[in-house]
Amino acid sequence: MSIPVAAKADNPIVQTIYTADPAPLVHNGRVYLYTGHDEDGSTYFTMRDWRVYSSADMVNWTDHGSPMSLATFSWADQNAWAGHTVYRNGKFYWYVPVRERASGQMAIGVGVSSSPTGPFTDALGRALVRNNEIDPNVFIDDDGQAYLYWGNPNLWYVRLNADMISYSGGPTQIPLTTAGFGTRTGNASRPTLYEEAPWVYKRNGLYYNVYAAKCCSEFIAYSTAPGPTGPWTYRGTVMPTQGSSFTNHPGVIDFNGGSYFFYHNGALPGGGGYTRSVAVEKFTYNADGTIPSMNMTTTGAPQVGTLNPYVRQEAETIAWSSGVETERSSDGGMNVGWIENGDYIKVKGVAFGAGATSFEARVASATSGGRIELRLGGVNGALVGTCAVPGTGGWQAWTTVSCSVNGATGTHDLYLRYTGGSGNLFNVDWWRFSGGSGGGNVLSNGDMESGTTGWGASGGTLSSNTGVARGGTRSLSITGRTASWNGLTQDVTSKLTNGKSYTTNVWVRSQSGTPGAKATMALTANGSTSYVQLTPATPVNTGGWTLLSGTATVSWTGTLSGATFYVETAEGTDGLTIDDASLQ
Ligand code: FUB
Repeated sequence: MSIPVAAKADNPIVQTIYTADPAPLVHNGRVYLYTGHDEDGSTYFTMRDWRVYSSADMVNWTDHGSPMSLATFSWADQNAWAGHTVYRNGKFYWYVPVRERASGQMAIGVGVSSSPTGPFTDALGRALVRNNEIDPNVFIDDDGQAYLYWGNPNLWYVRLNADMISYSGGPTQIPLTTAGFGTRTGNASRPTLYEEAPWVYKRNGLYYNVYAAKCCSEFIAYSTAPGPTGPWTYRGTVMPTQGSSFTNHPGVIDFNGGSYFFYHNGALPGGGGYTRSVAVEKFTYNADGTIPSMNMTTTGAPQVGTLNPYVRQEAETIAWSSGVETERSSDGGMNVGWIENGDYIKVKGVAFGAGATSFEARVASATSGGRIELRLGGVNGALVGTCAVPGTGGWQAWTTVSCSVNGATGTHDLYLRYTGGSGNLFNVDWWRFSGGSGGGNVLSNGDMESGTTGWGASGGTLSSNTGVARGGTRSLSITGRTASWNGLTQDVTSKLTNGKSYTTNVWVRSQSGTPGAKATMALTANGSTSYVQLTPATPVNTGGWTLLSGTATVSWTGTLSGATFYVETAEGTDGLTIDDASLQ
């Protein structure tokens, strides 16, 4: 499918397909969004696979494709419905309701993977639990006890064992009382508002259950309790019935100091009750811990920070798109395809800083290619570059094209507008801007995607990680530091301009403790060395990424013989991991 959509909105999150039943997960400084997938033109919940997207800024979402489908579960034949993914002990567990072939009943299976983006395999080879009810949700309490909740029309829980794929005791029903779940009128068999889609979490010692209420159409309600199994007290509406889908489905997270509510609606062209789309709103809890009632918007959540165009960005990192689709790339990951004349992708809040001078993109075309127009602020906004894409002999026959860029300074929404003849023009795998002496990132391999290339260590050992990344799939670590000045280093001697003011951004996390990390420059000229602190020392921890940011003028007298950029700590020797570093 390709859905041509207006250039006005950032919500719903995904425009390339219809998505439903959001389940967000915060892991290593990124939000992973697990969704269902409504097939085009559905007249029922016709769903065959699940999808994963991720974002570091809540507005630009990277498409990771479909790492789990009905085919993952050999014992299931239909209904890839609303799931939930949790992380425990190095593994990601994706609980999903599917129809069991043998019984014809809905049952809950578990996919497992060591990566948040899969691929996921069937953890059990059979259902974990089966009672013909749906919508699993897992909550792990502070004491380590995990609970699996699910149910429509009832609400069930079972205590999961630490292996997350077996349980102790039997499934237990949570009493659906009107005190706990509100009063429904006009439906004698369902006296309370609870319908389906439980989402249980704990905040400041209070347990929340946010769920789809009443039917049909549904709205989103919530209840709270002093413990994970109740007793529950009905608290009211999180989101009223809105948005041309008769179902809705909640997912709530905290990320980077903000709280976010995910849901679905029928807002895309062709959208409705069986062709839904996942969307998000940012919210603030009231002082007493209650959740404010929210409306669906076409604006969505504000951006957290900016996007760095000087590190490799996946073409399928999208704030808004029109006309394009995505698919698996032979180069790994996904690529954007089915590009036709006039289609475009918007990438929000792109920080060009002092200025980009060139653009490169990895492209392929089985026809005669076309052009990538680089525009700022709108699909018809200022044209800062045009890159010609040739035919390459195949849709997966990749080549890198580049073109010059003029006038891209400061922070703007970037529109990659694709033009050419008729039919499918070309595919795009990734893109990156660079700067000359006037701007751009002077660090090479600033996104750490090329392993340790370009980087060194002033003591300790350097290693490239694939398990932890703030952007892309890799980051860089230093371990075995014996002094606070031992850091990750890069020689930038040939790249600096004397007297120029440089802005530094580098994402850092520690491997233990909360050291104050900082980026520094050592400049050796005429035999003497001076130090410039590029960013203030900022506490970083193991639980997420911290952005070190600062602006400093770099100058020297005489002939520069050595200039080294490095990330170190103010004190201590805790190991550090860095990603997406720029000096521009
Ligand atoms: O997507 C199929 C079903 O619709 C889900 O399991 C329910 O929560 C509702 O959203």
